[in-house]
Amino acid sequence: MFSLILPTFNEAANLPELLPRVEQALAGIDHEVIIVDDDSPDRTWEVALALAKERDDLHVIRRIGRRGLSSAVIEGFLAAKGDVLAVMDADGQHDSGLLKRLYEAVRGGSGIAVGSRYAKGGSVGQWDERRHFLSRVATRLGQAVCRVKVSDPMSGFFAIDARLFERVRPSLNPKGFKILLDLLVHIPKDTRATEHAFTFGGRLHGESKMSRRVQVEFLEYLYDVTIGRFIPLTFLKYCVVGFLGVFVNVGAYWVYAELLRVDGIISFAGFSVAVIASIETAIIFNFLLNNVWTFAHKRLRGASALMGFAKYNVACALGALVNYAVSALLVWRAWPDLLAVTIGSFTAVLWNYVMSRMITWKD
Ligand SMILES: Nc1nc2c(ncn2[C@@H]2O[C@H](COP(=O)(O)OP(=O)(O)OP(=O)(O)O)[C@@H](O)[C@H]2O)c(=O)[nH]1
Ligand SMILES: [Mg+2]
Repeated sequence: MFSLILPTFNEAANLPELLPRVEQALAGIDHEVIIVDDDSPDRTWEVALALAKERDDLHVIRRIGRRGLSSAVIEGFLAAKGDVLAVMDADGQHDSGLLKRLYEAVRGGSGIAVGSRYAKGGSVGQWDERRHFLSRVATRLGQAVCRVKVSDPMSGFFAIDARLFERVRPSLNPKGFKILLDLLVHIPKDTRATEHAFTFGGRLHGESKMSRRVQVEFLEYLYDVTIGRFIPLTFLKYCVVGFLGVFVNVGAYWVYAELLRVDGIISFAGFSVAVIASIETAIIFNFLLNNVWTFAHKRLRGASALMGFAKYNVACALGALVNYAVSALLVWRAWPDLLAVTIGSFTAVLWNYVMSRMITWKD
């Protein structure tokens, strides 16, 4: 059986046109079509369900509270009954006339059969110079990390042997758009891949979801499958935030100390207040940046952000104490206050790292 996944987000206007084409293309093949919709605001799922009532081979998965092309495709594959699985965009850009050939290629022994815009005879169609350039760069970068080389690893149009998918499924990274690339990164080196040229058409209706965010996710993905195997991206980001936090700590101290100086001199009590306030400023800065950047995929909002902030303060408390103690000790010994605060802040970063290694990420 052939299982075709159509991932959709705001494609309500396209489905009624697309499905008859798919139906025609798959005539004579035992098949099912699974639409995986992420609760589209334009109610694509409603259109899909209405169409599914008229035919037995059409199924709809409506995902609530989740977004992402790759994860939608993986979810569709997991629900599929076929021994050949395929995916195609639901906006009419992929040539449904190629479906049969992709199916036959996998039936004929290919592990994966790719609809390629860059194979001989294929084309990306009507793209402007910028999109052309970005696509070529992404293709080259993608090819560099693939175990199995194809001309168009960023294609969203391919078929795969269901047993092969099942084998690599546990290693897949469902973030972003690049499901084919992710498969090519994880399938065994000796997998047979065939390419089938086609011309990328224009969208029937609606808008592209290929946003800046999707492009950033692609770069993050490349990091994940290369350096990220050794240094997780979140850890790297956490370190960058910690490092920036030192500057915020010292900068905030400088501002508070200026405000608390009397006749150019700051008392020890004033110094203590400025250091403690600057440490808290850095903690707030680090929390906000970690929340919107490092852990963007788990971002806390509303009441849970307040709760998270309270917990973060507890986690930072010991480091903050070390920070204050070192700064105060150095000032007590007549070191320049700005230097003392800088050293205190770096010591706290080191302390947090050592504590994390000993307690949180113990070997
Ligand atoms: N379920 C689901 N489908 C998505 C999501 N993002 C995109 N899609 C679908 O994936 C397919 C490809 O998305 P497009 O926006 O057409 O991306 P593209 O074809 O690379 O870019 P364009 O050439 O600009 O159209 C379409 O069928 C979209 O509806 C998502 O977050 N969830
Ligand atoms: Mg498209």
